[in-house]
Amino acid sequence: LRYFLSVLPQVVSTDGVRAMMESALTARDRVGVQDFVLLENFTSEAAFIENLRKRFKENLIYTYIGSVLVSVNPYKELEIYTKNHMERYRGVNFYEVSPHIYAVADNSYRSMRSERKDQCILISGESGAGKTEASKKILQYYAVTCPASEQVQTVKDRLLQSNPVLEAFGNAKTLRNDNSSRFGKYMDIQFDFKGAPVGGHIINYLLEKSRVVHQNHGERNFHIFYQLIEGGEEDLLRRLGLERNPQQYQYLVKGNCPKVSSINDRSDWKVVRKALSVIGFNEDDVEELLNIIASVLHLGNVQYGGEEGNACITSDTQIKYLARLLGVNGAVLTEALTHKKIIAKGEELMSPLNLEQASSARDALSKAVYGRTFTWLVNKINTSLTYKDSYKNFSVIGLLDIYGFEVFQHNSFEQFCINYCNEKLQQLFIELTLKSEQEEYEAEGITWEPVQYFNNKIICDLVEEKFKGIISILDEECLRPGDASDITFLEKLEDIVGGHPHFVTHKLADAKTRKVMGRDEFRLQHYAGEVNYNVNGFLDKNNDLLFRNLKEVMCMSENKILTQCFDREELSDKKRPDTAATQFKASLAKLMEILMSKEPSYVRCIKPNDSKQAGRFDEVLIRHQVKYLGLMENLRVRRAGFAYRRRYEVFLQRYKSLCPDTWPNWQGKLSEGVAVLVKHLGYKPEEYKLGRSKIFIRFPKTLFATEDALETRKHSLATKLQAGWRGYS
Ligand code: AD9
Ligand code: MG
Repeated sequence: LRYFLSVLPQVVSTDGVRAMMESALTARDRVGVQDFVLLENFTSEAAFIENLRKRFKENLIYTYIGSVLVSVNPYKELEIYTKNHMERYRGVNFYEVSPHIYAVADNSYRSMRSERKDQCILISGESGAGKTEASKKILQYYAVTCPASEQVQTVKDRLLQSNPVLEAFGNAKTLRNDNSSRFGKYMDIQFDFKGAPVGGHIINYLLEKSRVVHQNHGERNFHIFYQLIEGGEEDLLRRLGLERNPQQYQYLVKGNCPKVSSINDRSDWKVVRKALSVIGFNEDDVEELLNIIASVLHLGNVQYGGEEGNACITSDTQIKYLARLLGVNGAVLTEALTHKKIIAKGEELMSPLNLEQASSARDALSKAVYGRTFTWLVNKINTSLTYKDSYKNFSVIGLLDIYGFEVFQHNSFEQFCINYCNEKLQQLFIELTLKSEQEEYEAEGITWEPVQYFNNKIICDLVEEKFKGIISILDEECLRPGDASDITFLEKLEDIVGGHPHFVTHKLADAKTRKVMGRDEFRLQHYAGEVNYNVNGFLDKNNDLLFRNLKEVMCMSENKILTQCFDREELSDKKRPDTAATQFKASLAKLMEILMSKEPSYVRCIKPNDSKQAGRFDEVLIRHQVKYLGLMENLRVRRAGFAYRRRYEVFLQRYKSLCPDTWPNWQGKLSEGVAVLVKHLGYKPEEYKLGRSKIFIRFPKTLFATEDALETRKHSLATKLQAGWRGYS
């Protein structure tokens, strides 16, 4: 009763049940501030981190900086993702309820519907910070809260079920994250005019294929291999010629990590199998797909012997399986795995490979088969998500979940690409937050003072600039005939970008840095920290070549998926395909265009500790992320002009009870109502400005005072009610 009485004034003053719920939330949320713009000491990093810490300890993992959501990975299941929670955020204004990923999802949804503008939600943060989980929560929110017919329900199911499938094939355990995304993913959710999700489309970015053939110590291959081996039914494994022991497979033993405590491969297998059928895979599709997965394992076990310079396959067991599973001729495959076709004077000759060449040809085949199958899988999911209606006028919310910034002991071409991708995203964040802030002041007719940022464009340019960027230099070495090697690439880098402030090598470094750098490494000073990249393998990985005769064998495959992956036309194509880095650069440029064309919302994920532990708040680690994510600058920009802004109708609705002229309803123009209200509240002219549709409040204390006044009013009304006063006017 006491609780009810305490919230009654609010129940009366706004609309019923929702208000009651909100006030319950508000009480919980009084730990620290739920929007950093309300921090008294907003320039202090210590105060910022203290606020994060306080809230994290209370399991309040979400906090805003204006409209940007900051999220700290709790590393434990929280009871904040129930259906009830979803309902709480549905159609409710951003600032009225406690910060949540659902609020971001709902806000984008409502903007899409009311303003008819496509939206995107950009989720960033380093590896293990919680991006993939956040994107799944958003998708679940739409699946539950958006209207649905029977047909829409099918789309919702497929959208949801695409996740376990893509994660099985595209995620793996790394040292940073037990479920690390090893591909980038941009997913459009398409909504019809009624706001129902009616389709979707996924674009995937550069899968880390090298993981198929090699894993660093403590890491695993892609989940699907272990799921199949651990969970696959007896007769399925028999058909595929697989044993129920990952240690039997060369491609699964490199990391010496067959089991992960947080992962149950057997039950995940069931989830994936079910998901495949929801997406529309029939039994044949599944069989063809698993034949390929098993083939990759068999390929890994193909061992070479023979004399140096003349590799031969020591046992034909694997070849027999491969011939059957891939639907190819065993003898032709054997020849292609041990020879290279060369054309001399118009004649085709088979030249034997040495042991090393043969092993790398085999690995190249495994990577190509897996990589192309992954792309096929994404296409297949896209087909199943295609909006069937001929009237294709839909609005879109895009979700971006890429691989996060990562640094390992040994960093190679893959980390270079992943970290470059993160630089691009940070660049977008900088441009758009600054831009949108500026635009808002402009649109509202208000002058503002710009804030200085560290602009990481300089690093993006270092990587991608035409002719003199790292990718161009790498491509040039890849195309150069003669003595080009990883080391000549490093030397070229030293020549061309050696003087760049964000680049250094062993040779160019000062004595201190030299101690922590290898001679075959270059270091980039990224926005998120420094990373040493080892150049070994850069040329090969960038070339990403598959011998012609191996391609020919695959083109002859009877496996229906592979016939779509390996096209005969490719064989007659004389033009050399773009290198991996150049393709990646182009796909990122396209992604940036897509994102720029939409209204962005941001989720900035923070990883609380390096040991994946619940409740551990590692201040040093967090401070580093707060710094490089530019959160302090973000906050400063938000506060540079005005700390708080609210649309007139929201402001009036919340505070109208504080002024007799605006209570219970203001009949005139909203801006005039707000003007009357703030005059009554005693706002001084320098404390606020009235824009075209919003009130801008310069200092948080002004808003705090108004909030306090509201609180006092509620309190006195409750006291009166308790004392038996029943009238309310
Ligand atoms: V990577 O760049 O793909 O390596 P992500 O995607 O940022 O990384 P992910 O979402 O996979 O990280 O989160 C890592 C792990 O943290 C998850 O597997 C969960 O165990 C844990 N996590 C993350 N977010 C939440 C959450 N909101 N609630 C509970 C979470 N656990
Ligand atoms: Mg991820």
